[in-house]
Amino acid sequence: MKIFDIEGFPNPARVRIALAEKGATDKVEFVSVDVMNGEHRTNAFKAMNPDASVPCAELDDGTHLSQVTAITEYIDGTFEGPSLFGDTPKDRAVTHMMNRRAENGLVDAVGAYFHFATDGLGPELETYQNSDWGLRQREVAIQTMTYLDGVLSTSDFLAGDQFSMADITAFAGLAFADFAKVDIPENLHNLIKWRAQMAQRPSIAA
Ligand SMILES: N[C@@H](CCC(=O)N[C@@H](CS)C(=O)NCC(=O)O)C(=O)O
Repeated sequence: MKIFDIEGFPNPARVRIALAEKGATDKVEFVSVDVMNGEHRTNAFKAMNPDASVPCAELDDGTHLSQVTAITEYIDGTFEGPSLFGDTPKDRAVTHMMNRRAENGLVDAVGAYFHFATDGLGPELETYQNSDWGLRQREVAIQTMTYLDGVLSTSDFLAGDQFSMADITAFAGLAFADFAKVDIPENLHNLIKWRAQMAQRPSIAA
């Protein structure tokens, strides 16, 4: 299996953390994509991933997968180790729900702010600006942080009593928020404590 990605970006990081949790990092081949020079927008790349984004996975049978949730579902089912989405139908449903909340409300919301309301990746790549929408999504990100803080007031993890893909997504979202200078409100003590605990996991620390 190949993973086309770039180090240090939030969505690729979600896949890399998932692989590390499964002890499978050395079972895949990473292929670096030159995002800063627009390689992900070339026709050759879009033939693999019409979304023109990283990460993208290439399975051994030639199938291409994009979207982190789809790629990590595949990783979760393919490699040994504790499940990242849960073992029962209910656990899997709850994990998907929380993962989607963290993705939509944090990773994607910070992304909209970063790309549409700031200089983002620079003028060559940020060909569309919409600061009203971007600033609204910044508010959504803060609201989501507040929501997640509430969830963590009664639980150590975001989806039930086990570490899951929802935690990975929210952690990557907060890292992206740092980069985009969207600070966690100081009163969100549960979220701040959870983040410090997550940062100590070997998969994330690495
Ligand atoms: N929803 C997509 C998001 C992927 C995404 O936006 N990736 C970013 C890197 S973190 C990207 O490729 N950005 C390129 C660009 O903005 O042109 C997923 O889950 O894979």
